[in-house]
Amino acid sequence: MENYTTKQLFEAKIPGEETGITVRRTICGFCGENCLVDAYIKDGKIIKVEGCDSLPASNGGKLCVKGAALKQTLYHPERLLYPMKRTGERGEGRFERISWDEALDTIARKMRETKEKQGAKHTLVYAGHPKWFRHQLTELCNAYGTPNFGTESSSCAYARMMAYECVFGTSGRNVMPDMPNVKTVLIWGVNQMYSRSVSSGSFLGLIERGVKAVVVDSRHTPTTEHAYIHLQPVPGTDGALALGMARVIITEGLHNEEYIEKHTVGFESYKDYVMSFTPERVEEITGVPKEKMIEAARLLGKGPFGLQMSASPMVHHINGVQNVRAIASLVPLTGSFGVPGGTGGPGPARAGFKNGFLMNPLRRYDAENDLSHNEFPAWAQLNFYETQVTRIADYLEGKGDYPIENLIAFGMNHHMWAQPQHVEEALKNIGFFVNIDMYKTETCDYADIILPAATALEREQLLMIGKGRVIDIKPVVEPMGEVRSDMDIILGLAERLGLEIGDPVLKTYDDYLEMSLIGTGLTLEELRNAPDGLPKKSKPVMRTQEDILSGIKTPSGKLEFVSGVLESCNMPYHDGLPVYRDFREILPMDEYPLILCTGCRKPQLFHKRTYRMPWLNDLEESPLAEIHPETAERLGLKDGELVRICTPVGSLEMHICLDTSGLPGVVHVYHGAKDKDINEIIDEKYYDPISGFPGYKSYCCRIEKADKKEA
Ligand SMILES: Nc1nc2c(c(=O)[nH]1)N[C@H]1C(S)=C(S)[C@@H](COP(=O)(O)OP(=O)(O)OC[C@H]3O[C@@H](n4cnc5c(=O)[nH]c(N)nc54)[C@H](O)[C@@H]3O)O[C@H]1N2
Ligand SMILES: Nc1nc2c(c(=O)[nH]1)N[C@H]1C(S)=C(S)[C@@H](COP(=O)(O)OP(=O)(O)OC[C@H]3O[C@@H](n4cnc5c(=O)[nH]c(N)nc54)[C@H](O)[C@@H]3O)O[C@H]1N2
Ligand code: SF4
Ligand SMILES: [Mo]
Repeated sequence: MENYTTKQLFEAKIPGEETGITVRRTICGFCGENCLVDAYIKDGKIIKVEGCDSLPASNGGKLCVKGAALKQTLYHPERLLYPMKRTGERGEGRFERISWDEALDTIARKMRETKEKQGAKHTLVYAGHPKWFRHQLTELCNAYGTPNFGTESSSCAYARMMAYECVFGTSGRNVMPDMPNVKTVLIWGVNQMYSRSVSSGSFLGLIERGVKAVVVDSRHTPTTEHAYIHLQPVPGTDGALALGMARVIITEGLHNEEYIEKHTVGFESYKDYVMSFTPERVEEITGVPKEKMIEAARLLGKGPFGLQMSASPMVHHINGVQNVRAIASLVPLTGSFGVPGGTGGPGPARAGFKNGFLMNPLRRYDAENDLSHNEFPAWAQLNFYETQVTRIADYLEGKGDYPIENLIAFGMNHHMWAQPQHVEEALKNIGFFVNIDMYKTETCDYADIILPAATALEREQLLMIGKGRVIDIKPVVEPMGEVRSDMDIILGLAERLGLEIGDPVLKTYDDYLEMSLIGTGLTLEELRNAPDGLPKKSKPVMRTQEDILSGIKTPSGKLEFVSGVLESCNMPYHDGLPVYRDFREILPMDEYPLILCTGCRKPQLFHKRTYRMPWLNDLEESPLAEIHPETAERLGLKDGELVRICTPVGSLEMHICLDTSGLPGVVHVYHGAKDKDINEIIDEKYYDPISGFPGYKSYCCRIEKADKKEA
């Protein structure tokens, strides 16, 4: 380095004694990918980040654009740094600083008073997208005695899991393509290259290996570019497409009779049902040319194949659970479940930390008395660990079975729901509301007390990578202001409420870390002294084909074409067969003839979290109404023109963006914009009666020129 001056070395951000720059390993906490990051630190502050490639983590040294903006997320001026209490009206956003003791004492007192006067169930506990502390938050709810614990999963992942539980008796982390052995994959509604951009390497690896990918996506995306066959159905019609494929497979004798006989129930009535889904009818419903559908069905009919399905777009429809069941039924039909090269194949069970998210889901105390139990009986059976809170606005307004007095929220963003303006009204009148976030968000503005949460960069964490290497990641910077980790907040509340949580009982953050390691054979102390982590000592649980297929946990003990769980609900729409219902038949399509599909992921955006980060938000205007040029021409609209998107419950102005990735007749709008939140004009009552998931990806709208007066 002798040829360079210190100034030059510093400008190039070269670590070393001369520059005083050190590199510390951390995790990007933006999304569930948990990418390893090298943070370059100078005088206790992060000056830049890079992907970390010194360990074999899934990101392989790469960061997506959001990870690259980590510095801005940490040092953002809207970071919440101290506990605060409200001084203005609800929604105004005026607060004053208070101490942690005052904050936690007040919250504990309110919770205790409510429990004594009305009963613990009148406290609703909520967690937004962050998931790492949910198990311990459930433990707190159980110890306190409220069954009302709901999360962002009321519109993410759990409905797909319900459908998988109905068919396979499991929704676990193992229901994935058997990557090492798979020859054909069916990727249904996942845009790997955007939503899991850094780990899309494993998808590209499959393609390079010659694996044939059938990708079903209603848009052209960088993922569909790699498809062997890309089917492009009208959003929300996927159930009909899957039933049509099943018909081809059965009529051409490609189904696996021996497997069906041995491992499934309900085949005869399923077979009868799918017969009405002729190629012609399916083409009419879905818009997919019948020849292409038949070609894909024939490929899958060769079986086995690996199914990969997204957490959200397939279930953001009012017929979502049944559509996913129709898709998942193709797996047993072709003998693909639990076999090598199939879905949920034999091999080591995926490893994780004890009591991490969904590792050992807890039954909630008094679950049959939670607010959603009667409306969503299938949810109550299958997602026993949480309350469905799609109707949160109603619940907060006392329109549930009983009123809610306190709302204790960790990372709540009320714009994730349809018609968030209704949630705002409800928040204005609730007895007591706490929100815990890294930023002073719009939701915080309605709270009585707001608490500052630590980012992933400011707390110690354990990470498991590769085949089970465990790494202790230390905080890379001092916590800013008085921020605390959510876990410390949960523990602080438990202490003040005189409650014990965890088994073994957790009192400190270290107890939580130690507990997480149970089952790995490692101690916290040894990990803290092993900068590159250590392989876990326990052997992975191996599952054979026999284990999997003899231990199916559906009511019948077999893979189910006819769902025992849904039949047992005795409710409208809870058909045992994966019945297809077309959303267009119940929407006022005459008046609102375009399909509104919202929230398809963009690489740079993450729900409502990113709009405040200029490095991310300034990359593209948002929201935009993305429409096909044919639709624009038909409506006499030009690229960039300001228009009004009208739905049965409201209207919003935004610019048009001509885009050939989607189908004519479909309008795509991203959710989570600062203003003009598209959820404001999606009907909150438009949800799947089985799961409660909103129809975010298949609602209806019409486009008017912005200068035209509204009728
Ligand atoms: N960059 C980024 N990554 C994210 C997120 C984010 O906000 N930003 N969010 C994370 C979260 S919470 C989630 S749930 C996942 C979601 O991850 P993905 O499922 O990959 O997300 P989407 O992009 O919404 O949908 C995937 C594809 O489904 C297609 N699609 C939409 N509706 C339909 C339909 O009805 N039928 C068919 N066949 N295809 C359809 C879309 O065209 C899109 O290309 O992403 C996670 N990753
Ligand atoms: N129209 C439409 N609406 C949608 C969707 C769609 O596709 N279309 N997608 C749905 C889906 S799949 C999802 S997952 C939801 C998004 O679910 P949301 O919960 O809205 O997700 P975020 O906005 O990412 O995060 C919520 C808040 O948590 C805070 N936060 C992040 N990490 C932490 C932490 O560690 N601790 C604490 N205390 N707070 C934290 C963030 O700052 C943010 O304010 O939106 C849903 N809404
Ligand atoms: S994929 Fe991007 S946002 Fe997600 S953890 Fe990795 S760098 Fe962060
Ligand atoms: Mo999600």
